[in-house]
Amino acid sequence: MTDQNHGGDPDGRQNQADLIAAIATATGPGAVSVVRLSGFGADKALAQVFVAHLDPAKNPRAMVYGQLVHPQSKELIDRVLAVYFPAPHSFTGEDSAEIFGHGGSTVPRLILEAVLAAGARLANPGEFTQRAFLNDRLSLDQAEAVADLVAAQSEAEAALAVRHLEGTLSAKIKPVIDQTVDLQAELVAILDFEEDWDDDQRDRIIASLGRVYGKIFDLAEKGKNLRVFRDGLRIVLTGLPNAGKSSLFNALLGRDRALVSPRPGTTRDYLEAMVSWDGLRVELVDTAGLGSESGAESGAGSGDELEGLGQALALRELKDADVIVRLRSITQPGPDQAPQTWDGEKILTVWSKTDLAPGPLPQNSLGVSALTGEGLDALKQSVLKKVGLVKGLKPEIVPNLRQRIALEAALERIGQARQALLDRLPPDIAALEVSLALESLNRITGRVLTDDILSQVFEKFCLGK
Ligand SMILES: Nc1nc2c(ncn2[C@@H]2O[C@H](COP(=O)(O)OP(=O)(O)OP(=O)(O)O)[C@@H](O)[C@H]2O)c(=O)[nH]1
Ligand SMILES: [Mg+2]
Repeated sequence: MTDQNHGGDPDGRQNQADLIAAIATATGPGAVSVVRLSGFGADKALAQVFVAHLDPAKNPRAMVYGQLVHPQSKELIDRVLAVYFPAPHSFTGEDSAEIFGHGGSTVPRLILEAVLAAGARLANPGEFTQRAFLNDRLSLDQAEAVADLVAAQSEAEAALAVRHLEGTLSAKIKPVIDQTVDLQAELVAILDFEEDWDDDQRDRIIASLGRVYGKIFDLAEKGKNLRVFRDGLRIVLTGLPNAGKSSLFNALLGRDRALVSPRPGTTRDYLEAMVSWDGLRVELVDTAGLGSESGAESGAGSGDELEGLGQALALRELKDADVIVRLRSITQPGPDQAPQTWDGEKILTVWSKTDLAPGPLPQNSLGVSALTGEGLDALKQSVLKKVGLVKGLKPEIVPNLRQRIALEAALERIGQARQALLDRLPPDIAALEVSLALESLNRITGRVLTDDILSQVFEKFCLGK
């Protein structure tokens, strides 16, 4: 492990890494593509492939129009716009250039090949962002937010990622790190004058540790409770055969995706579909009915091997659900035979086919009609409430799994340090625990860096980012 202070060179030029290049846009049909270069000699490489009246390196941060040619054959490849960003005022903090050419599957590749022929090497996935991090342009949590923003599959995920990119997590964690550093300094000072160590001082440090604990706890809890803003929400529909699961699935999707029939046991495989609820990514899963409609011991259409296989799949799906919507047909209000093998906390029981209800629903119960659409909105709200979400919630910070593990490790250490002082153990135990807590906290922003952290974070990136 290394405790690094990245960059350091205010000019940012002397310690530039080798020249890398990649296509930054998605390949395939498209009007425009971007090829990116960064590192030592970006200006010279650009000069070899770009022919224009103006020199981009002498007109930094301005778009220059010109011809893109192969550096050796001088053959014309495209008409492009090029822009040059001298260090340190670029995304990576290094001398960089971007070439805006035509899109498609061929031109961007030819432009990249020209740039490689001019001395660049192909960048690894995430290498531009990694350099931005190593040059102190971004903290590690911000670099992770770059990957999250690119990978976002819903408005909620994108909104969260862009906030993290603004540095919301670093801003919250830095004061906690500062306080922990102060505590560590105080404990280390005490080690030198242990005989003077009095109760007042001990109580004061115990109180400070309690406050730091509270702040870290809040952040770690956010990672747990607001996880759906990162991972989306998986909702599995279950119930007896014919309960109306596939009909509800279709109604929530707004199109007829699943087969519906009055015959019990219609759905065999499970079906998945993605929808957006208040900008949140929701995966809906329709499954085979569990138990038998008639309440008999074996499944409906008993002896049917396929039905058994379908039910096994359904049971597996229930295990991965964030919320299980258990449908009960209002036309069969008798005892529910569905196996109760899953986590009760996740279950939302809902009456289906309310348009056929002979009278009012039981009090405080939830009902839907896939036929009329009645109750669908209330169902959505109840599901969101089940995972602790209130309408319109836009969290500023949701730590990802890596960050949450580091927070929980720090929490454990701070708790141990506090306990050691409460137990009147020698202060060197608390000092050690606090320094380990600090190490965990510094992993979040990347102040403490190991090779495994680097690869864990950057291997998720796409090429050219
Ligand atoms: N009136 C009315 N009928 C419904 C409603 N929802 C479902 N049905 C009917 O109930 C029958 C079963 O519906 P499905 O959606 O196939 O039920 P399922 O739970 O998916 O059934 P399996 O896949 O066999 O387990 C069909 O005849 C539907 O038309 C509803 O809201 N109102
Ligand atoms: Mg079905």
